[in-house]
Amino acid sequence: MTPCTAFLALGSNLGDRRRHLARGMQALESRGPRASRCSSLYLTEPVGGPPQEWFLNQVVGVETTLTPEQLLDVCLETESALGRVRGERHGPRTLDVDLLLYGDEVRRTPALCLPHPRLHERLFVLVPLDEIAPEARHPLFGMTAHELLARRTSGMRVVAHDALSREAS
Ligand code: PH2
Ligand code: MG
Ligand code: MG
Repeated sequence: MTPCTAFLALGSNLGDRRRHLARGMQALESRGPRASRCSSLYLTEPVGGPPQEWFLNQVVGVETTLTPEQLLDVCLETESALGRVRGERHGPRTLDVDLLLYGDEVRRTPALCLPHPRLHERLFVLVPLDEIAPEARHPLFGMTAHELLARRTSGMRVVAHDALSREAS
């Protein structure tokens, strides 16, 4: 099977967030997918859920020969490997790995929704996705990541984390 490009969203807001993202990437790659594009890290205001810490979010493009269903399993295994315990919906987590896009595949099953059903409304996903793949196209709306981002007029705050760390030093 020829490799397909998929995009994953990583998020952490519990414990050492930067370390969880880095170790999550290692855990993902040890299971087969190869990261070809990695966005910067963004510090983002929590959307939904209880009052909680801000997230570190990142989007990664991977090349993979896994099927979408197998890739989803790898995402879930990676979350468990990083100590994620599932509690309250949208609650704090050591690592969340969401499958955003898998080529132009569309799935609507109880186990897997592709493209991710909230991809187009989440600034914490669209900003990093636009950074690494402005041309990535939403297969249902026919719009690119860049066009989806430009359509957004408001949303929660998303700050380039690397820029903040540079300012602090
Ligand atoms: N993930 C959620 C819900 N809310 N908010 C931010 N800022 N970042 C996230 O990754 C996030 C969220 C559900 O997975
Ligand atoms: Mg999520
Ligand atoms: Mg998730």
